[in-house]
This record gives sequence, C-alpha cells and structure tokens, in this order.
Amino acid sequence: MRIRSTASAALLATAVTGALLATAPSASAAASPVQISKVQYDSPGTDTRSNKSLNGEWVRLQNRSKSTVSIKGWKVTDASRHTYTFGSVTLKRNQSVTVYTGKGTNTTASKYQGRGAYVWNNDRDTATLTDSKGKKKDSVSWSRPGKGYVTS
Ligand SMILES: [Ca+2]
Repeated sequence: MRIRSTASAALLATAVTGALLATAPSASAAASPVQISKVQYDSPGTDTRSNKSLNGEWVRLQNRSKSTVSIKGWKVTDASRHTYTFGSVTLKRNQSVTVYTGKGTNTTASKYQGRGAYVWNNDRDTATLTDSKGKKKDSVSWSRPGKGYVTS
C-alpha cells in the first residue's frame, strides 16, 4: 500500500493499532490449529498386552484450522511423561493422524509408538500435546474408566 500523506499514514496507523487491539484477546486465547480429538485409552476387550490390544489404544489429532500445519517435533505425552514425538507430519485442513501404542508400519494417517506396554491409564490420565518449542497446545483428561475413550 502506498502512503500519500501523513494524514493517511496516521489513519493507517490508527487502523492497524485498532486491528491489533481487536485481535489480541482472541489471539492469546486462540485454540491450537491442531488438537487432540479423541483418546481411546482403554483398548477394547481384555488388556492382554498383545500387539493388537496395544494398538487398540490410541490418540488422535485433528487439524481444526483452515490452513495446512506441520506438526514435526510436536509431542504427545501422558501424565507419566511417556512421550511420542512426531516426525515430518503435515496435516491439511480437517485431516487427522492417529498414534497407536503398539508396533506397526507408519502411514500418513497412522503412526505407531512401537511399545510393548500400554501408555494410557484406564482409570485416569491426561494426554498433552506440545509443539516443537515445548509449548502446550492442548490437553485432554479423564478420571474414570467410563466408556474407555474421551472425545474433545
Ligand atoms: Ca481393555
């Protein structure tokens, strides 16, 4: 934009300041573009610790923004600090990625922690999502076995 006079520059400055003031509160409280959408913390059936059962528990993230977002270096942790770190993963608008506890072959939509033990407690736990700088972006908690999953 060209500025033709100090008057219009002043108006522009006022407009910009106003816009910043108007957006600052919502920006500070803005939801993360990528959020935890569901945690299946109790794998269906008896917890036999088989790989199939281990993969019966998982956490799913969804890009709820309008933009494509890279989550490379983002982490999902439980209350005991079991951590899964994402490699090069990019999520388009509405796209989801599911992280299974057990072993498997990673695909675009499915990632595997490769563990031999469960991560998510059936009775109570918290799944926390942090970005590559360690900033908390989202969390989901549960405090009883309930349905075995929680959505958000
Ligand atoms: Ca179970």
